[in-house]
Amino acid sequence: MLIDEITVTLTAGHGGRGAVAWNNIKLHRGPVGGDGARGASIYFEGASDISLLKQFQSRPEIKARDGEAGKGQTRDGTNPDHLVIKVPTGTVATNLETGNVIEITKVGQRELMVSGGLGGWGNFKYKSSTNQAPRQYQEGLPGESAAFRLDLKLIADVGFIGLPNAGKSSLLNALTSARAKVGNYQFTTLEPNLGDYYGLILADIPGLIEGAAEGKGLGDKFLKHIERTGVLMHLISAESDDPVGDYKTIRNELKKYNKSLLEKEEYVLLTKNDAVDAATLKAHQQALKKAKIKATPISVYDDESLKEVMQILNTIKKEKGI
Ligand SMILES: Nc1nc2c(ncn2[C@@H]2O[C@H](COP(=O)(O)OP(=O)(O)O)[C@@H](O)[C@H]2O)c(=O)[nH]1
Ligand SMILES: [Mg+2]
Repeated sequence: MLIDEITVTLTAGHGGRGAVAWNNIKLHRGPVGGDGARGASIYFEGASDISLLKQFQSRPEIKARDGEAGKGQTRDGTNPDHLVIKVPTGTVATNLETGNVIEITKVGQRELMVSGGLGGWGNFKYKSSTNQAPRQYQEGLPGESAAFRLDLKLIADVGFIGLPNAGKSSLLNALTSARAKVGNYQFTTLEPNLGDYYGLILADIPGLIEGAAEGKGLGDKFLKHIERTGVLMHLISAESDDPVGDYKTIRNELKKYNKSLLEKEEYVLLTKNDAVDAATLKAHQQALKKAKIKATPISVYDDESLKEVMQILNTIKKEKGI
């Protein structure tokens, strides 16, 4: 199951202790204790794999490396590499103590989550005209530590919505290299599937069913994923007895969950048009037209109709400057 909500405690590395050391070369006796290194910080970095939050299930507490202690001959401790943890784009991290919110929206975007502690001074730094043989040094400082709640809000450019079996997964697979499961039964899609269409991210949102907004079925868990999606592609099956009714059912779910979803740009596709006879198709189209729903008939088995979908996607791409 896709993990889209989890808590993790991040602790940055402790700063290294400063060294107390003495030069053993005759005539040059003096303090030569180097500084301790800073502890490693922890960063989040955006990545496109939406399953990445799973890693925190087995590692609910993550600690970065401590800074090395200072050494003799005024050599400072070596700074450990910072810890960079990949999280899916769409991750919203809330610091549970401060309430501070950090959003990871782009692949490669790096955000500092907790800072490593500073290293301590070695005794070399304490040398002065009045104190030629200081014994002072500093301990390093502790690294920051905080618990974060991570929520995954998928940020797809285009979200495929529609009743179960409308052909959403099939269309995603036909347009991208995604391998979404296809099946002639409800709820094949338990997880939102993402596909990359030349830089445009398409999401196949699991079947919404009537009542999803009240928690019936699986739809409600995924409705939040379409909140941030820019454009909706609404699929209605030509195999349905009542395509207009199907359309309204889904629109109603969207409205119940969040009215603003209705204002999103929407393209309607009448899918599986190869599966019905010409008269049925025509009747469906007339009914849709009467209801003022502009629907493009398509079939994943017909390249020409797929080209029409691609044209729509290319337009969206252009609008988004992708
Ligand atoms: N004849 C035909 N069948 C299709 C087409 N698209 C999908 N299907 C079938 O319809 C069923 C449901 O498709 P699926 O993509 O899983 O729908 P989803 O539940 O909306 O994701 C599967 O058996 C598909 O093979 C199409 O264009 N033509
Ligand atoms: Mg599906």
